[in-house]
Amino acid sequence: MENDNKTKNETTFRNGEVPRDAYKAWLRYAPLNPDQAEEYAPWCGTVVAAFSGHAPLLATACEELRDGIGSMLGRRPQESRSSDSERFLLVGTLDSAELKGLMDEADMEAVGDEGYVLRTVEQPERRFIAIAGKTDKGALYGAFHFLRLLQTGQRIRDLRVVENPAGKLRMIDHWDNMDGSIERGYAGRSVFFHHGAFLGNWNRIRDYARMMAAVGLNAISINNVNVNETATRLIAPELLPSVAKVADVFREYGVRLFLSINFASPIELGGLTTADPLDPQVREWWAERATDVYRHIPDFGGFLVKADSEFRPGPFTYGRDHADGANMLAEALQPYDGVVIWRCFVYDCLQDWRDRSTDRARAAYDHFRPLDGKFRENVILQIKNGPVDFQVREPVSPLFGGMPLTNQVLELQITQEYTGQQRHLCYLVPQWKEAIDFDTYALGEGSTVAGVATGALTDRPLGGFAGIANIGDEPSWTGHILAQANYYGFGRLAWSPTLTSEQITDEWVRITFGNDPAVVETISRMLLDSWHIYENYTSPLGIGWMVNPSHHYGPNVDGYEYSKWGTYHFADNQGIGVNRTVSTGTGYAGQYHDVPAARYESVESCPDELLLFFHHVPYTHVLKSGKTVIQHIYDSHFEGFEQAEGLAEAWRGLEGKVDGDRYASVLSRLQQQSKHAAEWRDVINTYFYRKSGISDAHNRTIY
Ligand code: GCV
Repeated sequence: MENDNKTKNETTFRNGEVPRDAYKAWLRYAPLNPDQAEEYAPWCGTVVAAFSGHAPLLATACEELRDGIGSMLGRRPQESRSSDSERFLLVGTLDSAELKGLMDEADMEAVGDEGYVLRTVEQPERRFIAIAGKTDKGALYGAFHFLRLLQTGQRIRDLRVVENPAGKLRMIDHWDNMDGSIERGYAGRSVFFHHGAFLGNWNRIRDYARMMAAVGLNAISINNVNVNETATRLIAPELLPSVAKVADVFREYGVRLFLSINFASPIELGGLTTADPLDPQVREWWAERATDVYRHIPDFGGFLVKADSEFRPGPFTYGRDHADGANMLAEALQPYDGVVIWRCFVYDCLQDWRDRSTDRARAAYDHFRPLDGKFRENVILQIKNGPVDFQVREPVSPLFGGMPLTNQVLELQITQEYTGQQRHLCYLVPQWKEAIDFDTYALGEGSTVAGVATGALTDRPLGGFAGIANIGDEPSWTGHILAQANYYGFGRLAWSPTLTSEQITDEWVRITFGNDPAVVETISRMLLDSWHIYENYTSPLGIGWMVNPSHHYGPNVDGYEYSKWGTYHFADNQGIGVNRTVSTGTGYAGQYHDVPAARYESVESCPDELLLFFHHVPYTHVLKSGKTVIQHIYDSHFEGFEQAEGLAEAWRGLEGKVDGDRYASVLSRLQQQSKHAAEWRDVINTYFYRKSGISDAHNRTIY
């Protein structure tokens, strides 16, 4: 059952409500103050489109500019094909007659396929601001950049901007199931599916596509990587027309559609007796499916695959390896320029907790490193930022820099599975920045994860960033309104990993809440501090996993201690931590290149925040901070709770400065957070006090 098509501004929710500020997210385009409006208005009265040939996204770019400017300045620009006004915006492709000659050859070469130029041109006969891409898609990104300048109150009189995205693939993965539920989703139900079918809320999907394009995202996979029976059929003839409709909407905003596939599809869908990747019939089956998919969606992105992981089928069943599996699919997609994104989240999830030699952290590297160089050119390996699973603190996966001959993508979790489930404020951009900036030393000093993941360092043709969506059908998209910043920040980092956390934060706050200095300062501080605050009152010093099993919310120190999942802290009455050294432990530290390997191997040089990830130490071990491990646990938990209370307090200071709806919604989440932080504090402190028998140096209440 599908809703009818409505126009962009008519989106309503199930209860009939119309969109409010929270829904508009970073496309709010609030009216600007008169001074700003006065500066911008003369340039923004007319939008002139300039292109040669087929440039469908230019229409989108012009429409976005007209809508956005209209909303901010109170006057919608006219649309024109001729440039006879005194000042105007010239939006187009660099090869168009109007824009040719704007830049010299050398400058032109600096603009890539998705790149753009913003330039204020003041010639005697005409004055305009050029928003020009090499392609119409570049022009669309340029238009959103220009709108961002207005939203954040920047000068536009002397623009000289050239931008290109760092990574080719800037992708969002949805873990949406076709029954409408979302695996690890904390903001309602799916915006794509319900009751095993497509929801057909095209307006909402279009608004979502706009949000993606506005931050430079260019790819989406709409279904869960755990592909269940119904979703297996997304590549079957009966569902492809609906998939194609979704792809049509995303295409208007330059976003390519991908699907997660079930490796056992040849059996479950095709009626074959095997899914062996080397079986000619299986290969033929996939080739035929690929042809059919491309018949419906000519610019289909490709397949995202979770195989031989957490009970999902894969090539291991047939004695084949991941390269066999990925290459077989890649061969089927290759004629159409499609890619296979193969996930490296592979480990033994039936481990015996008594066995201390098997180390889950080692698994991805052990499986994939030997396959470096064996994947086809259109295969990309998607690697989680850490070696385990999106904990509040993990080291970077050693696969980055460990497979220089293979295309890679950095996978980040925007949805807050282990980081407060969008009930807690936990702004993850600073965490991601640490991963992105991490020096792998793969090709000597300066071999950052950003360099590896984008392929720039390793000279790989494909690469980029994938984020697990935190989006659902709640009016605010993300449940916690401040969690929108995580999505926004992911997109901005995927485009430009060199942006600082502070820059992204400042931008998001201004766009979302306006330019009042007190608002910008307060919300920015709250966001930037929140990851450390969350870390303070949850699991300490890089050990992770002290959560309730399965749903992963709330404290439970031994929740995973005697389980099959390979996620242990080994706390006893003497000490805690996992010995992952090469000399006496699991050897995981040796999976890094020399410099980081040596840093992690030694207790002395291992950074405090990752100490328990790499070492088992007594509670009395003295950290670099000068505190013992046990005192650090107590102090950080008391402090973390107070800081969580401080977040709510800081927000209260904004009453009257933020509109009532968003103010109340955020306040109620922050209040829940501080209550829940107290629970974390007391559970963790009490557990370790009882385990170690060591009292808090400051005699605070521990139970
Ligand atoms: C989609 C973790 C999550 C699972 C998720 C898995 C993955 O284990 O808890 O819900 O499954 O990661 O990334 O595949």
